[in-house]
Amino acid sequence: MPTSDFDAADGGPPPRVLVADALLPADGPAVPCPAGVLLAGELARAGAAHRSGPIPLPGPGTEEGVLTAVFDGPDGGTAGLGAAAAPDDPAAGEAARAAFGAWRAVAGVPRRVLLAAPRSFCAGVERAVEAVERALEQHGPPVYVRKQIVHNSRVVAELEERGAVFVDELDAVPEGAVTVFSAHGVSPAVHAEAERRRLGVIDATCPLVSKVHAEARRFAGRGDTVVLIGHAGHEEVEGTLGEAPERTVLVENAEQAAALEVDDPGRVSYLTQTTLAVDETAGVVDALRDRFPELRGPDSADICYATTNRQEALSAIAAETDLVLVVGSGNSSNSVRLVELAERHGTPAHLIDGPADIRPGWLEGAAAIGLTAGASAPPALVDEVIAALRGLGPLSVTEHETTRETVRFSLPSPVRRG
Ligand code: 0CH
Ligand code: SF4
Repeated sequence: MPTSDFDAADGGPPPRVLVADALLPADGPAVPCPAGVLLAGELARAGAAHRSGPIPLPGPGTEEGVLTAVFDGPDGGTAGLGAAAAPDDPAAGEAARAAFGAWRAVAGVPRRVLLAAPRSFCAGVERAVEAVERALEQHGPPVYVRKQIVHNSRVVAELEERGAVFVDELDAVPEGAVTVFSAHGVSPAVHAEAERRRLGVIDATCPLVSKVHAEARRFAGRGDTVVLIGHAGHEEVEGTLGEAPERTVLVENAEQAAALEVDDPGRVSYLTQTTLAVDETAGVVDALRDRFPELRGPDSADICYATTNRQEALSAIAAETDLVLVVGSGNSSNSVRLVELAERHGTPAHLIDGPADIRPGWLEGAAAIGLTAGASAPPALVDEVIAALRGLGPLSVTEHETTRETVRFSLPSPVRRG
């Protein structure tokens, strides 16, 4: 292909590799290349500038620098993979050959996807995302959001595109501006600061996180030491700790629980972060109870229904699969817990923000792939992963539903209609 095919349309740095979104034979229909996103991910990791577009399917006497393959695809059809590097760029050529070779090696073989259900957005995330969308509709941009509304890069990027401005702390918000608090909750000190600065607050804290805050106030109010089981530095933990900071201690694991010293061992209560692993947390509570036999806790578990359901759904399929992919971002606690859970079932597991994060080596010998998504990961990302995998060969997708979720929360009052 001529070097001019690689010129950037916008005058920016030229993409040195073209990734096929379709292969075009001289005659006959185009061959779709839905796995192009996988190739693009590999090129991105190699630092190779690239863009996608159609590539002519070379006939006999393959053109220099153009790499194409056509193989059995989904539904009895064909699928393709293709890459072409700028002829004047040997480094791009090398990157294209490596990426193409790695993905070609795992393409064209049949696979099964076992799709865990429930997965993806929970009721608290639906509510929080919709709160920002409604605030944008009602007030117009910018709408400020303290911290990521939920821990997902795609959600944040899409809301940013629509005019949401994510800030770390309220001092970055102009006096009086509309400000959304994230689903993870905030401490009373943050509420006080917002009031002082006369911000128009829309509190998108999940009602199930607010319930834990209320428990913290109740347990501390009756004179107990409150043991919060959770991860240091996590926003939800920061918020809950802030309810009764002088009476609350954070415990991250069973070892810390066993070594905990308190003023009055007869007056200890525990709470948990909502997004922990159910099995691990039970071990921490057991260790606390061994140490403080009169330990009291919440009436019902603080680990929420959505976290629990996603873990149960994954547990039901993990052992039957060769590989588990969890769609979610790296700072999403509940998503990371799903990866660890699959690993405890003995299955290699990886957290991916989307299809571009999948590595070809993971698929070697992986005939059955378990797929799930954390509570903050949009369902569309799961669809994108399946679409990309379909581009690698015949794919059967079976959903395994362990329970059906019907929980819905009403929107925060400032953005509720009617
Ligand atoms: O799992 P974490 O708590 O990190 O949060 P997320 O990924 O934004 O998922 C939604 C839960 C929000 C608060 O429970
Ligand atoms: Fe609420 Fe649970 Fe979703 Fe967190 S994971 S937002 S606590 S429903």
